[in-house]
Amino acid sequence: MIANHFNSKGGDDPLEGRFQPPTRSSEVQRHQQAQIVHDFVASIEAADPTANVVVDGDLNDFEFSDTVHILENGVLTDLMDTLPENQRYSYVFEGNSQTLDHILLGGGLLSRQFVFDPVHVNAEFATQASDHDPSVVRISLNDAPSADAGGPYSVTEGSTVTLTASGSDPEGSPVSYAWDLDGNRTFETPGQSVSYTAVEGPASPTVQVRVTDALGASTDAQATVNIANVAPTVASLTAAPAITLSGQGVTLTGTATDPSGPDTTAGFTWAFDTGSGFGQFGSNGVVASFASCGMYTVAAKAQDKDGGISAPFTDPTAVRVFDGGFDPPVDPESVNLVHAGQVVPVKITVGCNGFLSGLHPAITLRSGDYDPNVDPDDPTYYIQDSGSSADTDGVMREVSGQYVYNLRVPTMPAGSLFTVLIRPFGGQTPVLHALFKIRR
Ligand SMILES: [Ca+2]
Ligand SMILES: [Ca+2]
Ligand SMILES: [Ca+2]
Ligand SMILES: [Ca+2]
Repeated sequence: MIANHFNSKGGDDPLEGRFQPPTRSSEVQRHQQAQIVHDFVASIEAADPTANVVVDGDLNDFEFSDTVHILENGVLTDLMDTLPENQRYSYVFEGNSQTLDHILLGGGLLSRQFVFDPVHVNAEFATQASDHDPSVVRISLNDAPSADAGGPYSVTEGSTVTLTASGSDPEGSPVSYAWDLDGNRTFETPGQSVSYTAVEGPASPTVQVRVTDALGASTDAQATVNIANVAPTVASLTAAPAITLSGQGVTLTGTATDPSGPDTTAGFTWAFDTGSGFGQFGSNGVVASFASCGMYTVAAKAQDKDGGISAPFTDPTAVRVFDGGFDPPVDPESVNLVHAGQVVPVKITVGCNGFLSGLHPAITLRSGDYDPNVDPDDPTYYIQDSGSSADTDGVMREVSGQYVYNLRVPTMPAGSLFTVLIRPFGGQTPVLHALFKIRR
């Protein structure tokens, strides 16, 4: 810091005197003083361009004067020039606001943050403690630390990855770290290494770290986290019913998990393989049927909203399909005419290249013409009395490669319709059905 008091303006012609333009004889010495100080500063900055140089004092000349320009000349900057023009004064002489007092910065100081102002305790007042205002400059000599957020990082959705930042302070101050992991510009996660949980991919969000020194100077740095989608995993596949008749519907329902909450919420599309390869992806709960008897293995794949496709999942339980149908005299393809009270022998066979014995098919009645394949699912039906003491009511009896039941036709008005429903394996499906009509 070089403090100065340059030669005064004493001896100059007055600004508004009889000699115009006025002669400023005092300038000669000030210019020499300015040159000496300038050369001294230049020698300092030549030795160390980052040297912190302050030149100040009552230079007895204006910020636009040759005196100040000689002093500045490539090595110093007058802070008065950093103010708006109407604020460049520290002194009032004969009604003219002007600057005689200066602070000039050189070397490494100008690149630092500073606050500068003349403090007008005198120039603007009639009663003055002095004829000059003091000038004040505040300069921060602390440099912010360096910051590096690391990365780019890679992680799969639903997993975590450790983010590690680095930084150091030019003054050797300890530094602290805080992260903004959610992009809301608030650094609420402290720590040099932090855990980042990837919620959903594919995505490439940006995270930021703030490195702060002991004096509060900080630097931010950012990194990219590349989040990859993960395909779902099929957890289960259910075929219902698992035992059925050829041509009857089997509902295929899968469940799947996904490490991404948004993918799980969005749901999955499904493809099923019932023996002839996987079909297109579509909705869950597909109804399939099997044209011929046999054992069928079914498989499913799930796809998430981002196109991730699971590995195939095979139902460990094969679907067992049998042939089955009415035997004469009942004809399921036409209206069977019967008398009220008549006993009708209802016969079915079930098998696959042979007779499947050991079943206890349920036989029930329902009033009206009822097709379980198209009519609403309505479980109100009636177990009908058997016309034979050998039968148990509502259960068909196995006789010589057939299941038989001596059905006593209900007493209904002539012309009434009723439907016989047979469930060979119990449960709700599959159902064999035949339509009957009471003769006139
Ligand atoms: Ca620092
Ligand atoms: Ca945040
Ligand atoms: Ca996803
Ligand atoms: Ca996913």
